[in-house]
Amino acid sequence: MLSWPAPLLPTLPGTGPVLKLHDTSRGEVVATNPGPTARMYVCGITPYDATHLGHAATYLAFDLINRVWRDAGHAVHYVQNVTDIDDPLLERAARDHEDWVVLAMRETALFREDMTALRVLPPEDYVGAVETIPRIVGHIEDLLAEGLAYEVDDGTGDLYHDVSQAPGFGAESRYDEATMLGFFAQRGGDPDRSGKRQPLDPVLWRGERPGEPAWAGPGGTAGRPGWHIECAAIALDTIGMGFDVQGGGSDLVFPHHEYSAVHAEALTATKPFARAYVHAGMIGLDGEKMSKSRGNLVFVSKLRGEGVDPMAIRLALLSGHYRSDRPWTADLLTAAEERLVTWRRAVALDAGAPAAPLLLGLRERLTDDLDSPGAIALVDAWAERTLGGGGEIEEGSPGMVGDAVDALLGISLGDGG
Ligand code: 5CA
Ligand code: ZN
Repeated sequence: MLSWPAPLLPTLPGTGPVLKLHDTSRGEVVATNPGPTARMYVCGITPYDATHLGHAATYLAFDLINRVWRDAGHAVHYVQNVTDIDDPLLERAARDHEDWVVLAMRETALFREDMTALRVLPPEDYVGAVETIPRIVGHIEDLLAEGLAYEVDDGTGDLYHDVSQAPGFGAESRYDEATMLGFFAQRGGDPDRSGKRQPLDPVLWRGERPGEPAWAGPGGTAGRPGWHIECAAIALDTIGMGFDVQGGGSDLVFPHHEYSAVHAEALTATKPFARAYVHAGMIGLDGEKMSKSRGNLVFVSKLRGEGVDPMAIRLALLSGHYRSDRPWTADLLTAAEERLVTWRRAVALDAGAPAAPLLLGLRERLTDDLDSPGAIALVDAWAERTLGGGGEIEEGSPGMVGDAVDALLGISLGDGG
């Protein structure tokens, strides 16, 4: 699939330190330790509605990881999927009497525009589920051949992964069975489906149902892929096992990331799928998680249409820590707009407070589990010193600060956005 255009990434003097991130599977902040090329897979959208501020916040968090790794001297192989076939997409298309392919294409195009406007570095591989079906089918056939997957004996053609044979099951989320069953039922799972070996077995292939699109599947059985095998297959095809960060919002901790890991580990008979599982908190609105199914959404494209500077949206979302569940409010945007005005006034000067200590501070804050609020506070303090006059003044420092804020926080301070 087509990705989106890359924003310019200024080069900064020196290199930043090692990035530390919170890993869900270890329950603590750990040092990432990538090779020359860091590898990251972030779960992409299901394109049945426009990008809302929750999605945007999650992709901005992983964009910071991308930027901080590059600043530390790594190349980054970034992969993102598009779940361009799944139940919610088909349900929305049916509700609106629309072709599901056209709906997915339109929302994916809008997502690319939103990401471009927010200056998110594009993935090297942007991969759809539909285009991956032949390889997903091959992987499911491998699991069947190993006796790790089975067909439910009711003529539907539905295939499941037998998690009783997956020793690593539970290692990603570290949830007990009752918690898993709760989330499984809430988030698209089917614990009560009869004919399964275990209630927590996840679907790999859903046999064709009347009125639903279908592709040739394992052993020729028509149908469509399950959700978790999609991400396992795309990651295996692009960055392989043992990659550095598997990411998404915290609503993907279970079941999605648990099962993607278990599928891939079963397929390759190796561990781990990812070396760290990183999860962004949920953005809420009016006391509830912002979600397409609840419909309490603020769209990036709607704000852009109202003339809001995308850099203000970016700054507003980064003013909270990526791991905290936090509400979106109009005040957050107003504060970000005011902050941008101040920062832009300061970087437009010829001289200002010294840049090197700020660069050091930004690197220190961001490598500490992406402390963007801390990083923003440092830029505030620099701008205040610069605009207030007095203290040590350095010729050319505003230009370097503009580059640092652009490269590390992704916020361009040039001519009003
Ligand atoms: N296609 C799957 C992942 S393979 C999916 O979850 N799609 S999604 O469109 O529902 O969500 C896209 C990304 O946004 C996911 O990483 C999800 O965890 C994240 N996300 C969804 N809602 C919110 C929210 N309110 N706040 C923060 N992140 C969110
Ligand atoms: Zn995914």
